[in-house]
Amino acid sequence: MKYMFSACMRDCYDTCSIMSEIKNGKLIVRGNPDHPITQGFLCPKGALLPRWFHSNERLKSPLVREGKRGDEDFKEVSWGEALTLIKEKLQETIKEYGSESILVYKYAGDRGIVNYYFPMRLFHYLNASTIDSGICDRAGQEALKDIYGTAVGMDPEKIKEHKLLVYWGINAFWTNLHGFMLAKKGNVEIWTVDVVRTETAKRSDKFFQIRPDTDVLFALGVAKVIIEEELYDKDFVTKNVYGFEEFKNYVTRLSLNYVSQETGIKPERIKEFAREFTEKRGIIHIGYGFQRSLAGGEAVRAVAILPVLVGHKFGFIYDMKTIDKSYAEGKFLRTKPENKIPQMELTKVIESDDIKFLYIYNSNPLASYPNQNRLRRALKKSDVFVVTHDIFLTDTALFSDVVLPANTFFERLDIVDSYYHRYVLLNEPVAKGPGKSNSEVTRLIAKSLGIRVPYLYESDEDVIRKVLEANGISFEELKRRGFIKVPEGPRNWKTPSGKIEFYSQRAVSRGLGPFPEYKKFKGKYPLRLLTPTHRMTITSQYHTTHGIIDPNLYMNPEDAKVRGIKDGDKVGVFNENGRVITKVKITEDVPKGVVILYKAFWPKLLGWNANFLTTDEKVEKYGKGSAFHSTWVEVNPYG
Ligand SMILES: Nc1nc2c(c(=O)[nH]1)N[C@H]1C(S)=C(S)[C@@H](COP(=O)(O)OP(=O)(O)OC[C@H]3O[C@@H](n4cnc5c(=O)[nH]c(N)nc54)[C@H](O)[C@@H]3O)O[C@H]1N2
Ligand SMILES: Nc1nc2c(c(=O)[nH]1)N[C@H]1C(S)=C(S)[C@@H](COP(=O)(O)OP(=O)(O)OC[C@H]3O[C@@H](n4cnc5c(=O)[nH]c(N)nc54)[C@H](O)[C@@H]3O)O[C@H]1N2
Ligand SMILES: [Mo]
Repeated sequence: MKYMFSACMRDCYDTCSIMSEIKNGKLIVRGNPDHPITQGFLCPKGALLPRWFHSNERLKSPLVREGKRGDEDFKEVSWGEALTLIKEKLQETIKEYGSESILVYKYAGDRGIVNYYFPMRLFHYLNASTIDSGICDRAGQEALKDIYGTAVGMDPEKIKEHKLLVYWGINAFWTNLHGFMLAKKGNVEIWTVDVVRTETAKRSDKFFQIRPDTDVLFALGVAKVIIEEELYDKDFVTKNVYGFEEFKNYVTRLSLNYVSQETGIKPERIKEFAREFTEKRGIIHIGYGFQRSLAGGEAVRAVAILPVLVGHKFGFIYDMKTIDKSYAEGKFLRTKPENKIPQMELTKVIESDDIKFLYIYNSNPLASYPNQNRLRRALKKSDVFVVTHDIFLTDTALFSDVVLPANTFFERLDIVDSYYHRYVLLNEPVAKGPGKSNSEVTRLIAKSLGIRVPYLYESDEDVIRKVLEANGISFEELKRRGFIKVPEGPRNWKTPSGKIEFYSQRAVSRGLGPFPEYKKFKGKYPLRLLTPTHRMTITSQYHTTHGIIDPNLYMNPEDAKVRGIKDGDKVGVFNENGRVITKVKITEDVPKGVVILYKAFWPKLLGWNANFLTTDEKVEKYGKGSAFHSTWVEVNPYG
């Protein structure tokens, strides 16, 4: 059989083009060699996609809860029965509490354009409440808009035209492997700025190990040296920057010794960064990981200034927006204004009893959401009716009233864009498996409600054609190669002054300082808990199917010694949010004062995950973004 084009739909920078086929009933996948980002290879988790697809743990039938929330006590029902129950509950909720008491919670578990957006047509039609995203990259988005008027940076295919790429707060070798290879193959010098000696740091030409939350100071210190030593691109700055003189005065007042004392980076190394960064006109990939903290917004604002000083207009990588997808989402179906609930207030709205019907798809908040004990308590107390649509019986499914089986991207037609590169990819159905796609389920719910609006019944292919057409992309051409590059058009960016704003008027209007400010954060416990990504998973996905789960706590030898802890010991890790018991791995890669648990495996596997400890505080003035990393814990020997 001829191969089909698949597109990896995971929430990942790389968004790879895959060639898939079924041989003797088995799915085979390989990276598309023609796709310039995929470069003919898959990451370790992509290579194992067939295991995920063939997993016998996949849900096959709708389920209705019989026991308590959280227990694995469900009965199998037919699709007809499940849909009738959902219809009755939706009608009852609208009648008794109004349509705003319905909330749809989705995230990027599958980024296919139809699969991600189509269900929103139904919920917009119903005038339901929606989620204003904030769990992942929000603080950085706002910070970049403060400086540049956009969070869209440069095309990563241009990395090779540069001499130096700085990975700032991103573990690209694990989270953006294809991007990392673009830089390596392009012979670009790589530096890393991170708290932890990550696998990316180990493969970098230079590594700047920084204390948590001090990136603001480090970036300002670098800017100070660049400006004082007059290394910056004067013509560029004069022409393009608003508030340079004020910024200059601001950073000149900083003491380099103070910067060094706080960041843990020696003054000579701050100077080395400044001099070589200007000499090589560096570009920066600003990570999503490091901005998920209370210091995150200010940090990104400071880091974002550096490429401008060396003469780049958009010399950073953060977000990418190539095509307009609004047709797929169908906001025009609303007849009432949208009630958007900040994502980081999910627990709060459940506690407040304002939400009576919660529909969850493409997401597993009962694993990925911070402060699980609080969320779980709220759900157990609440009478909110929860419907979850997922491929697996996740923790979220266990807390639901109705569970609907989803299929995988190998079983449907879709297209996808990327938040990293400029390609749109085709995804063709290659196999059949249990469950239904997000759009199929939407049509079934709409039908059971007796809705007659044609938009809710449009076929996947028609939606795809219309979205492509609206963006001037030929479906036929997309079918030939499996991907198509969207050329860079005029940039849609705007700041109040029309220039890059070192003095940010937008930030000031939110009550922030005109320049990024350093603030010390302190928790009630002595150790900073970071919960970064794991190489073999995507947040809560693949922990079962790829057979990988790493629940160890990583700790510096000095912190272990003073606590009488040895490698492999069992420990209790606790704070005001909860307590978990696990084993310790001692490593010099993690600095003193910091511990690591990898993010978000299924709690139902061991009874806990890192989010039983993480804070659900928000970066208030930066779009109420999440602050997972602003968590402090204590660790004691167990037993
Ligand atoms: N393999 C794999 N790939 C993924 C994912 C996955 O789960 N697994 N998830 C995907 C998703 S949803 C996202 S958002 C991205 C995230 O991609 P990354 O941004 O690479 O993710 P993280 O590992 O969370 O964080 C990156 C680094 O930030 C560092 N860090 C924490 N605090 C600070 C600080 O104060 N300063 C500095 N400089 N560094 C700090 C951590 O030590 C960590 O190494 O990856 C995507 N790709
Ligand atoms: N402690 C800690 N927690 C974190 C983070 C952290 O740094 N530290 N990072 C956060 C970040 S960056 C993010 S982006 C969030 C992500 O958190 P989530 O949005 O919960 O993402 P996933 O864990 O990938 O879960 C996606 C779910 O969608 C399901 N799914 C996959 N394909 C389909 C489909 O086609 N249809 C349907 N209906 N379902 C499908 C999967 O089986 C999976 O259960 O997690 C956050 N959680
Ligand atoms: Mo994310």
